[in-house]
Amino acid sequence: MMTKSNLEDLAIFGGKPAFNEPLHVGRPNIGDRASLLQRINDMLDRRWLTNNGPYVQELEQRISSLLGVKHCIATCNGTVALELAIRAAGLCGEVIVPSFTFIATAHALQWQEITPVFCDVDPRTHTINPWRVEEMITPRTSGIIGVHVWGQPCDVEALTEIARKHNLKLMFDASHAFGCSYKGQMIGNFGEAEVFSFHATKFFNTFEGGAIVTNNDELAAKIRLMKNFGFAGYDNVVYIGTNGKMSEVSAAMGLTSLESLDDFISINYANYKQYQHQLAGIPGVSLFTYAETERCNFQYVVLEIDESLTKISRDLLLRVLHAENILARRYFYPGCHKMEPYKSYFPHSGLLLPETEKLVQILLILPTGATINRTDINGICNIIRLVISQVDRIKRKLSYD
Ligand code: T4K
Repeated sequence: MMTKSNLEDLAIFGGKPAFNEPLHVGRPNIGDRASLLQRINDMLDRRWLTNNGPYVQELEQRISSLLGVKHCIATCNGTVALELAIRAAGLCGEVIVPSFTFIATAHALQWQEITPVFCDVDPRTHTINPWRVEEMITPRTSGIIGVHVWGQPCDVEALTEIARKHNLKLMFDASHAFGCSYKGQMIGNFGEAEVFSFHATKFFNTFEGGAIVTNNDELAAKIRLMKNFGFAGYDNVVYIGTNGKMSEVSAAMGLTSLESLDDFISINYANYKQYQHQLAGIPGVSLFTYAETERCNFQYVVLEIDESLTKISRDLLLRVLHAENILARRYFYPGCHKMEPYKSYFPHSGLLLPETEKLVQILLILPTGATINRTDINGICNIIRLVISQVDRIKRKLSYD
């Protein structure tokens, strides 16, 4: 890593990138390799590769007990888990969701011809704003899906109350929130069901994978059937279903990752604190803060760039960072409502989403996880500080080039 103190050294002006290798957001966490390989070997010896094998069953049990939830149904990914939970809970018509989320939350509805009705978020938490939810309810509304963005829990209490009052089903896309808690209780215990993604980029991963967790026996039984084509024993299909099964190799990765969960959290936490320390005092740059009284996985390092103070847009800063091999991301730009098919279906929905539209312009997600160290973080923050302290010169120089 090269420390830079002059503008001329910046890679956008032809200098060498600060990092030889790209620093990615979403680098996978990998637990103990020897344990993983041992598990894979055992799996090969057993010749049981998928279809509710022993690893999948063990993983489901371990997750249930970790979260204190009655049922865990492992799936092939988070998107299919969402589709299954939505279908099994009987959602139909319209469902209220934030637009500020990964596109899969909306697609899981639209795929089943249920209309996602986009609701604005609370700019302090980046999660769905319960006050706005109530305004979006129509006679066609069947449910609400909150998203615990960055692992930051939604206002579960307020949403539960709204759902109860209007007789709506409440669910959570908890893709980011494995290992997080809300008011001392693990995420996974709220609403009809909560859905996790165990994608490679997530804090806890099974390569590809996901899970639905619920305390509702009937719903769990239905989802179990649906994720296996509706089979209730040999040659007996009792329900329409799909192939949502998790494979054994994925579950082996999951079991191995579970053993290192505390290490993953400590690394992310140390990185988060280091960013907090290094970014302090840079005008217009604020780090999204997590409530340290709750359990949290600290998987996302999220910056808010206030251009009125930094004098540089988030996008120009992103360009500078990318040139330095710091591959920051703009999650969830431009918002689901600005992507197809929603953009064509609801061309004016942005009018009701002022906070979302602001947020997607100002957020920058920085690399974290086990593959970056203190020195890397200091280097990233050093570049941000340099750029913001000399922004006028940068702009002048760029306009000449
Ligand atoms: N709901 C929410 C709120 C979600 O965030 C997601 C997934 C879902 C639902 C759906 O769950 P899944 O069906 O995916 O289980 C990535 C992930 O693909 C996606 O799973 C995730 N959200 C989303 C937030 O991030 P992209 O389009 O950013 O992926 P990509 O290929 O650009 O990779 C992201 C970064 O990770 C890059 O910097 C490269 C790095 N990476 C990625 C992979 C796969 C690695 O370093 N190694 C890897 O193996 O969507």
